[in-house]
Amino acid sequence: MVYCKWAATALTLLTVSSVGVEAVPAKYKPDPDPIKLKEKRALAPVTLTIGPATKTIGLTTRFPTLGTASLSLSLSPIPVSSTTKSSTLPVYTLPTTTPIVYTTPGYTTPGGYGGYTTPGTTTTSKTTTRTTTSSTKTSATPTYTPVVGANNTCYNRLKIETLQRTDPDQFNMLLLAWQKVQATPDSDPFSHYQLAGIHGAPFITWQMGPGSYDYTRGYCTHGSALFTTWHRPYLLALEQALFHAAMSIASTFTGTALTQYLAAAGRVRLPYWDWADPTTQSYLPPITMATTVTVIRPDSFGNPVSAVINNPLFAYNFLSASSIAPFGSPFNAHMSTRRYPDGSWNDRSYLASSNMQGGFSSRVTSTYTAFLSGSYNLFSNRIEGVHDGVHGATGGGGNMGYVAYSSFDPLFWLHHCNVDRLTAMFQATQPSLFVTPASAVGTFARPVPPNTIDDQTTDLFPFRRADGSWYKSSHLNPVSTIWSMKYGYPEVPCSYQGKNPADLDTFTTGQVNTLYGKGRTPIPGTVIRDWNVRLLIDQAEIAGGFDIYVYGGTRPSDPYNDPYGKGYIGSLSSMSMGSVDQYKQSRIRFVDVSLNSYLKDYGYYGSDPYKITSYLTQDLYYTIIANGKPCYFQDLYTAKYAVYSRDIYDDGKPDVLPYYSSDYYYHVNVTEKYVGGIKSIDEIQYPFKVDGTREIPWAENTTSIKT
Ligand SMILES: *[C@@H]1O[C@H](CO)[C@@H](O)[C@H](O)[C@H]1NC(C)=O
Ligand SMILES: *[C@@H]1O[C@H](CO)[C@@H](O)[C@H](O)[C@H]1NC(C)=O
Ligand SMILES: *[C@@H]1O[C@H](CO)[C@@H](O)[C@H](O)[C@H]1NC(C)=O
Ligand SMILES: [Cu+2]
Repeated sequence: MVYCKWAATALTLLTVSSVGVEAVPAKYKPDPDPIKLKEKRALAPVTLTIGPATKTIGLTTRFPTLGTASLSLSLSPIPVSSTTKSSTLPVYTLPTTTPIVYTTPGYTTPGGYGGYTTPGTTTTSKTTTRTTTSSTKTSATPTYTPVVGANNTCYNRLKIETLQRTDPDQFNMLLLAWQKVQATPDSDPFSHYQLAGIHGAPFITWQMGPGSYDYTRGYCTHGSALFTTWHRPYLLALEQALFHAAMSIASTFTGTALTQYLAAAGRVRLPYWDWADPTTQSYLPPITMATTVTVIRPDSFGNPVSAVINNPLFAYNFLSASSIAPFGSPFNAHMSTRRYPDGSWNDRSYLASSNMQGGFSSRVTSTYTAFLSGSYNLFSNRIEGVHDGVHGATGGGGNMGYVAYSSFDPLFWLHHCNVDRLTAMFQATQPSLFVTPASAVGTFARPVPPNTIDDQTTDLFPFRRADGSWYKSSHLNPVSTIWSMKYGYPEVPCSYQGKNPADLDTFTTGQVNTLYGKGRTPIPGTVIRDWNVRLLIDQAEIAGGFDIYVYGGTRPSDPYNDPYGKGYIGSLSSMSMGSVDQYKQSRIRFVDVSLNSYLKDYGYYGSDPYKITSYLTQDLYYTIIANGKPCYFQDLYTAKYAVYSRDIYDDGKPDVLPYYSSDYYYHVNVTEKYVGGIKSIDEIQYPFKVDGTREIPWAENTTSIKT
């Protein structure tokens, strides 16, 4: 029985057809899988209608078989107001009394695609649904709160363990603030519920008002050149909520506690989990595994008292049954987030932690070599690959493994804060590189007809800047722009504001080398080979979630039950969209898994290529698990793996990064005998997608290689 066959077309139709069954063309047969049918029932709030052909939200382009039929999706009552709900945060008031009307034109792409109105503009919705007689409405720009972060001076975001140890008052205020944000009603755009909901489920139009939306995906960008930049204002939105919540709680203290905690609240910034730091070895931060935590909070007289509270970093508890009602199974049955839940939804964070530790040594070298990337997009994709692996290793059927549900777990934010930090570090050390145009990935508010390009000017919906305009990647470069968002990192510190960017480059490079470059070269001034496995697949080939694991030296006796066990080196993790949306846009995803530390462990690192390739030919193993079930390369069309090496020149200086001094050497002789292994170089350089076309994923500017 093949479990991982491509079923994207049928599946997607099923997903959108949860109510409007008769709207589905007859030739699409219902999926007999009872689990999926159950999930479909859970999707009741999504209504499908065939509406006027004016708003196609890109579906026709992704499903050419639909011909000219256009699908419009509209959301019937979800317990969250999607329109003009104002935040508990101060609402930004414009310096003028005239309401702004955004005049962003509809998307016009080379393919000639008109008629799409940017959501959040003054919009006439033409959508009609069967459940309501008419939802035709004209609305002005919704009230909104821009995403600006804290409003005082720049403070560094800290490693969570450092924050706990060195600034317990700030940490205390962070806990109180996050508890408050988690307890804020779902109707508030800056509640934990809605902020988390931006990423995926329940597919709410966060502060954007009526418009055409794609209710099969969230606003988040994955597998796109905008992965790192979109998540930056996203994190900032939560930071803003935490900051103001902390300030508001602190202001209820009295006496000397008032001064002390107001100051501490002013420093509240999102902490990060550095999963590549050699001192903490990828283990989950212990504080994120504790169910309760002791805090100091104000009593009714404003005096500080000690209290034990549910730890807001351990899990998020949904506020009501209606909060989870729009979710797919199993998330519509549990009132709390979980990591590696057992059959009774009990937390098993300890499994997440040991999985993470098992992948530590290749994670740190993969992180380090990402800094050597010759293009920003390549860096972004490599860091995203490492990031995907963290989602996979911490999810285990819980929230973290699903694009649509991960952001409800507080751990998501610490994880992504680290991604943002590594991005800032890359920007500091490679100030001439930034986002370059790449084929676009569709999101909730951004349909992508063929030939659409994502670039630095692409709107990062739904985040608005202080002047009401949409964030764009271009607003996030150079790296000094983070300081005007009132945060820095220890490696890109606020204290460098106003200094020469070259000094920051030197400083940050030193930090990259110190943290992640341990033992980078045995002999300064020499060339050393960097060895990797590149795994790739068109993510649309397997519906739902899947992982491809690489093992070396040995492998777990039962990799299907213990995929992160003995011998685990790394993996390509495709986060599932979640049961609400099994479909993923056709796109090549790849991950570079560093083999350097594994070769070191087995005494081969630095050996000649003949010896290493002979060894690797015998010694690498691959396992694919798709939606919890075994899957095999012979059943897949686009999944491939290749072994490559590159020369790295390293002069050994602490404040200079090594650099690639050769192009890729693909060692076809390691993989050609195996199913899934490449037999020719073009299989990895110009890989096939599910539709038989080929895509060059994230080309690096190799003309910039120094030799
Ligand atoms: C900054 O935020 C604090 C806390 O929410 C608020 O009291 C203060 O008025 C804000 N200051 C400005 C200048 O907006
Ligand atoms: C495999 O090919 C590489 C060149 O890509 C070569 O250096 C190496 O010696 C070959 N290994 C074996 C075992 O033939
Ligand atoms: C590639 O790098 C070279 C040298 O740094 C530069 O001149 C060229 O503009 C770059 N090309 C692209 C497409 O980035
Ligand atoms: Cu993520």
